[in-house]
Parts: sequence; structure tokens; C-alpha cells
Amino acid sequence: MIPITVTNHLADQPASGTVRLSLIDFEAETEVYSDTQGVTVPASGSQVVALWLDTTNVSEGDYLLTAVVESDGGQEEAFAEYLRVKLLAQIVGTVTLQGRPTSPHPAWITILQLSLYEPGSTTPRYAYQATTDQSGRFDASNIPPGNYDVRIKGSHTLANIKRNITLQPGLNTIDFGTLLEGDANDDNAVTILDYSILRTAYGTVRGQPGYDERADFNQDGAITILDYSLLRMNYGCAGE
Ligand SMILES: [Ca+2]
Ligand SMILES: [Ca+2]
Repeated sequence: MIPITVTNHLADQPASGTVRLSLIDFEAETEVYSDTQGVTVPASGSQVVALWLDTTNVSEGDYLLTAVVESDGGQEEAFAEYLRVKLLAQIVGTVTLQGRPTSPHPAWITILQLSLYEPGSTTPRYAYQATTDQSGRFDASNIPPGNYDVRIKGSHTLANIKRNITLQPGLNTIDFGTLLEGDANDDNAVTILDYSILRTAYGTVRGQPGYDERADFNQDGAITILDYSLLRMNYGCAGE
């Protein structure tokens, strides 16, 4: 998002009128991008206009942004702003999930919470939600590049952290390892509280009263001995 201040100095504007921001040229030495956008600016005074430009294929660097404001009467006035483009980072992550059939399989689709911390800090700086595909792969984008502790947690798994990871502008591939199942109540430990949720829902299938997806650790639509086995395997463990 690029804010640009547009001041209406056009002499032919009626006191209650508006102007159009009709042309935006976004240029560097070798690249030019154009967009057209209608905008309402008070007949006297100024307004900050938020310009959304697609910078997907734009190189990092300084650009000159020019806007031409055109009135209904055909008068024009030009504005210019310098714009610094900083590229953002994207994480393409993979997790291994316990108790699933061989991937790709729909049971691998799960929602993950991705949190980025300043290294050593316990307060997340950025938080994202991501959904894995049928192979446990996910992505998160629009992340400011930098050094982070990167934490990943499933809604019924323990969390894993990759510490002091440098996220470069562009693509960053990270393997987060195996997420341990069994955390039905999502408190990052596998305890008696999780067993209690599992026991209450035991024997049910999706759609039946009492089915509780928090205890369906292998996500096969039924609360069975397979889920109990996963909980027992990780009982007493706590996540990072
Ligand atoms: Ca728990
Ligand atoms: Ca299950």
C-alpha cells in the first residue's frame, strides 16, 4: 500500500466537486507500471490516497511514482512521490504428521498456526494461519525478511520451533519436522486433560453426537484406538 497526498488546486473545480486520479505511472530505469484509479478529492484541501499496486514482479529499489489528477473539465495536475520497494519473504514449509496414511492423502490437510518471534523472545512479532496440502506442505507470504524463531503448531499437536532462521526476500523452504499428536485441548502438552477429551468422544464417528474432532488425532473421521495410541505415545510430552 502506497499513500500519496493529492491536493486539489484545479481552478475549474466547483466548490463541492471532485476530481479523478486518472493515471499512475510507476517507473524505475527499466520498468514502468501503470494503473488507473478513480478517487474523490475534496474541491479544496487534500487527501491521502492509498494506492494498491501489484509489486509481484517488481525488483527491490527506489521508484518514482507520479500521479496525474484530472478534473471533469479536463484540467490536469501532476504529483510525484518517491517509493522504496522492499521485497517480502515467503515460507514454504513442510510438516510430517503422525498416524496418517502415506501422503498425498486428505488426512494430511490440517490448520497450522505459524508464529514468528525475535530470536529468544516469547512474544510473537507476527502470526499467520496456514493450511497444509495433502502432503503436509504449506506456505505463508508477506513476511518482512529478517532473523526469527519460527514456531509451528497444529490444533491438536505439540509445537515445533526452528530457531534463529534467516528469512531472505523471496522463497524460504523450511522443514519443521514431525508434529507430535495428542494435544486435544491445544495447551501444548499431552496430559490427562487430553485423555479426558478423548475418552468422552471415544467410539464416535464424524456426524454423530459426541464426536469431537479435537481428539481425532489422525483425522480419519473416527475416535478410535488409533487416536488413543497416538496420545499414549506422546503422553507427558510438552511442545516448544
Ligand atoms: Ca493438552
Ligand atoms: Ca481418528
